[in-house]
Amino acid sequence: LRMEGALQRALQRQEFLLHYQPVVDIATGNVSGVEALLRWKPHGRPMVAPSDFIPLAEETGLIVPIGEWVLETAMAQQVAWLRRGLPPVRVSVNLSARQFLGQDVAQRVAALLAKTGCDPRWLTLEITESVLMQNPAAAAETMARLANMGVQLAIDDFGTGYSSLASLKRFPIHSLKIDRSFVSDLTQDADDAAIVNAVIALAHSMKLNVIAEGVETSEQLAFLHEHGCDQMQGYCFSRPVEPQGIEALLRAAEAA
Ligand code: G
Ligand code: G
Ligand code: MN
Ligand code: NA
Repeated sequence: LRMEGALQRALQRQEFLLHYQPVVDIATGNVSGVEALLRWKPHGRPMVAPSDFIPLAEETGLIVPIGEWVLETAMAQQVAWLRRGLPPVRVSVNLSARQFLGQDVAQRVAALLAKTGCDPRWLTLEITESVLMQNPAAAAETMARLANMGVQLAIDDFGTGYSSLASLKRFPIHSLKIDRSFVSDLTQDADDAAIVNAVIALAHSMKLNVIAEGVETSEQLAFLHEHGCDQMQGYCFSRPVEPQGIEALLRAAEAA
């Protein structure tokens, strides 16, 4: 209950911030984008991890205004990097169940794109597989509207839900993100390796881009490279960092 009150006041107290984790093209090693990840730093207290407050925010409905702040901040950051002379950076934003199914998210995204001046072609929205499957008909309609605006859509935590790849055909999806639970034991567990391979092969047969999450070791990276995975995120390349860290990374890449 105290947490709920604190979370309620966090927006007006400006206690939220975004970190960004690079998304790396496996074949070239280039940073092709970043994922925005929410952080909560209550005044005078240590950072609270998203897993410790997003479920509560979701339950109480606070995730809707918080998610709105995340969208606007990430879009504004995309524009700010561009204005600072960097090449365009694709920014991915996570959408919660309530944000995606409980409100007119396409209308909200359109309004925020207009407000920030962000080009929709550089925005990716991530929806988890389980949210997609909660209401496939509504999800398909919302995604069609977002895709028509030029926004890219990614399925997050793929493999943890119950959708078949065949059922994904009805959604205008651009990317699949392989959940890190499959990546972590990739080089030890033959079942996980088989799952990852199957997802890569089938995604490619559907002309989808595949991103592996939670890549921590060079052995995992080598496996993914060998099996044709397109992109990766993980501590192996970089943890989520402040916006300045992303800018430094992009400037270093330009200079190289
Ligand atoms: O950054 P971290 O690994 O701690 O994130 C933990 C979880 O919180 C992940 O599942 C991630 O998708 C989720 N998350 C991070 N930022 C956001 C956000 O802005 N909105 C929503 N809905 N979920 C987020
Ligand atoms: O569910 P989502 O994919 O949005 O979650 C992203 C989360 O994964 C973030 O909380 C981020 O901090 C975390 N993460 C990113 N890279 C790694 C990694 O290499 N290993 C682990 N264990 N977590 C990671
Ligand atoms: Mn994500
Ligand atoms: Na994920």
